Amino acid sequence: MSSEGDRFETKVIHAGQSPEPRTGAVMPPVFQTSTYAQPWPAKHTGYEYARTQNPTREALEACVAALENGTTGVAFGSGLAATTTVLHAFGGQGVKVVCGDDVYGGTYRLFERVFKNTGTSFSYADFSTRAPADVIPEGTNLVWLETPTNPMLKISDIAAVAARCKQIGAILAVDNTFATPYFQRPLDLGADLVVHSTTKYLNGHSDVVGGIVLTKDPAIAEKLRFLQNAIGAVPGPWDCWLTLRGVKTLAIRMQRHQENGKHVLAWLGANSRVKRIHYPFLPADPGYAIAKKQMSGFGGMVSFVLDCDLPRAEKFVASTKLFTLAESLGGVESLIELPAAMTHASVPAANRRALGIEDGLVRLSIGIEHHDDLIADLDQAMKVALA
Ligand code: P1T
Repeated sequence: MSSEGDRFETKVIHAGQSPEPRTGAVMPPVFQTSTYAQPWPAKHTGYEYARTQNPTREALEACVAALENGTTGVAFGSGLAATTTVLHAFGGQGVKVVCGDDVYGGTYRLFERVFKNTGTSFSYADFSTRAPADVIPEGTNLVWLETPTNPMLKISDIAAVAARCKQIGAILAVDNTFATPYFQRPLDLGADLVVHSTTKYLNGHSDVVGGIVLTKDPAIAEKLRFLQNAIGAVPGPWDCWLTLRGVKTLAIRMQRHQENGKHVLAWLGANSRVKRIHYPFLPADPGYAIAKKQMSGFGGMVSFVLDCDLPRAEKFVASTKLFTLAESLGGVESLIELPAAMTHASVPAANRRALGIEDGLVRLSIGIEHHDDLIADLDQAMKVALA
């Protein structure tokens, strides 16, 4: 049983934060400063320069670390800055990385077009259908796992992948952006570190780009903390404050995303123009059993394939009025996009087809508006585009 103050709904509001000592301000102040006065050369209060330390950033890092059951959070200026720093920590000449075959297009681009040039080698595998020992060979140094994946929402067994990584001495990094710690906590399942694009559900209001890495391994924490300062891809204090405020409503937002997701799914399921639906919490979904085992629920991400050609699919996503046609996800407002043309355009067309990212694949990030309004919007767009 959780002890007092230790339950998720309480931690999102209080973890890492206490009233500010001088004034008692209930909310952590935005320490909008680049540097700190020192009473004597090289004697300081613990804060010497804001790339290295910032109290607002520390509050966010401590809060999200607590949510993921980690001990350390290390925040960055974007999700990709977080991934970059992890790759600097564990990549390099001769290092072998095995990555899930369906990941955010920008992660794939970072690996293939940036880190490959440093001598790190990357291979890609479907962790959702194959046994970890078959896809993670001896000699692998780092495994990069997204589950659920973006955009196919495939599910992989984190505990099984973690066990294989332990067996061969590989580090396991899990991108937990889609699930959030409200529904899934990879560190509890054996992952060494968790990565988030806080741009998405954690901030939840589509007004900040940010990233964070969480771990409970002191050696990994020390490495990342050193690189956070040495590379310097840090978030500003105002963005940290906004994210910290966004996190406070994570639990209730995720409940509502899930609730709205159920309504939209029921409508999609009854629609003859919808060829296929990807949503791991449907009993017919191939990821259902593992999703049920390792996740306590699922939010508002749904992908589906329309029974139409590309121009009609384009017209459909351009015809919604409440669902905004835009990249990104996880905000309170609903978004719609075509991965093949937008978020995953950086994945080569042949790879996209092999992964099932068809031209007619539509991705929804279902917000927290009234579900009847959302369904009415999808319905009118379908009438306009597919009549
Ligand atoms: O955009 P940024 O904060 O740098 O985060 C990159 C990132 C990392 N991991 C996952 C699972 C992501 O989905 C993203 C960003 N994704 C989008 C912008 C998108 O629309 O899918």
